[in-house]
Amino acid sequence: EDRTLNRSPHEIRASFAAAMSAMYKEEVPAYGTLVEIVEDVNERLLAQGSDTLALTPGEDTARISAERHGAIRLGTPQELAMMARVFAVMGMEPVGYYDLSVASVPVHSTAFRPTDRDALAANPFRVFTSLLRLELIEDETLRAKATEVLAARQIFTDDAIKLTEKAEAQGGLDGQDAKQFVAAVLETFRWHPEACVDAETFDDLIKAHRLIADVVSFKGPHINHLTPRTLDIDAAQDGMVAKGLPAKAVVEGPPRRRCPILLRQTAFKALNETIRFPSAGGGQDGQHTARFGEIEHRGAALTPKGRALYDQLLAEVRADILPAASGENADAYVAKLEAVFSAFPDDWRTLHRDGLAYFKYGLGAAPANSTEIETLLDAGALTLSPIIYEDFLPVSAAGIFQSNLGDEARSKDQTASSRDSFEAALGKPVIDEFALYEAMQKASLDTCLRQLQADAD
Ligand code: OOG
Ligand code: NI
Repeated sequence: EDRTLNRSPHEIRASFAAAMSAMYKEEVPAYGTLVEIVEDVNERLLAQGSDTLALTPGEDTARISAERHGAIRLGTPQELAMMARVFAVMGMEPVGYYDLSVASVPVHSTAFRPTDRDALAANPFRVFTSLLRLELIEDETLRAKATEVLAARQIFTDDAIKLTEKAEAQGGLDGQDAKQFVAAVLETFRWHPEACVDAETFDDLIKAHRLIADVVSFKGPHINHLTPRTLDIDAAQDGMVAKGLPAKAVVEGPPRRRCPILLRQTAFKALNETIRFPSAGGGQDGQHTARFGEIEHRGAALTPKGRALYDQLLAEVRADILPAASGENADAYVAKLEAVFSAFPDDWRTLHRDGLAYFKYGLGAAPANSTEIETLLDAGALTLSPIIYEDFLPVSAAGIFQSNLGDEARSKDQTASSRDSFEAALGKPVIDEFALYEAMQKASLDTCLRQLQADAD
């Protein structure tokens, strides 16, 4: 039988993202409400045709309604290694290293995502993937217990493993295998209300850290949120409040600006869910908060120089005021954020000239009169549009984690995590996100300059 490997990794990723979204709407109905709010806001803005949205015509708007990221938390290096192979079948590679120990969250993370422009345009689905740092459990007996529980579980179905191996061996999957692969992999992300530890162990794990309990106590790394992309996060946040969703008090990331940069995020808090413990008597009930919904508003990717300025300004804000989980100082926090970030240029030409953000170039209507980029831009021979940031922010991620863990998760100091040990577990190095944006910018400039040159000849 001659069956061709006719499913591209991008098609498999798109089916997987759609299947995940459908599953999560069923598991967490409030997420469905969130998607509706975001779609309303996006439709309204796109209809207005605002040119302040930092979008490239034909590219970034087309994918808005399908755009999502999700997050999972893994327990062992072996789980991370296998997950990397599964994601690779869908064209998702680990980009960036996020050290969350700085925020007292006992994990380190990467984002699995498509890396080039065409792949991102085809389907931008990303999964923020964390690996638990078991060494941060102080109590030795509890650490041994957690290690033993994790070692005993298998988070991948036999089919998921078999089809991943098959995809690797033959360089892809045909339509029927791809369909089976998506269904099999989805099982790993499904929620299971049956805990695989007893109530007493669960309580001990919760006391050590709520996140540790979430990772260790269940059969698999349930998807803990999915995040649609909105074009106006403040409007979407108001929409959440209006619909009675328990919204997080402040939006993480930079303040509202004319020229959006990086990533702004907010969430509704995790739902309280009933879980069942295994016991001789047929199981008792417990409570767990794990799964929530999030929205994001993406702006321009920053260069290392721009990112350093962002980090410096944010640190200045946070040295003065930290947003309280209760929301009581939210207004003061936002006022401070806006005041401090007035030092960050807020028009595209300045962001470009100062080398703070990455851009795609296009050809304007005017003829070329120079080889100087700034002169060509002034003359209208070249045009600019920002390259959208596709990654995450460690301080914001910590804020998202913490909004679902409660304030008690903040206090303890933790030793710095290690990128080397993370990459060893992953089985490959993480890709440098700056290099990806730099390459996109350079490719678009080269194309334009070649075209201008050809026109001049
Ligand atoms: C991941 C939180 C980080 C984001 O958007 O920054 C994240 C988690 O809670 O597991 O998803
Ligand atoms: Ni997220």
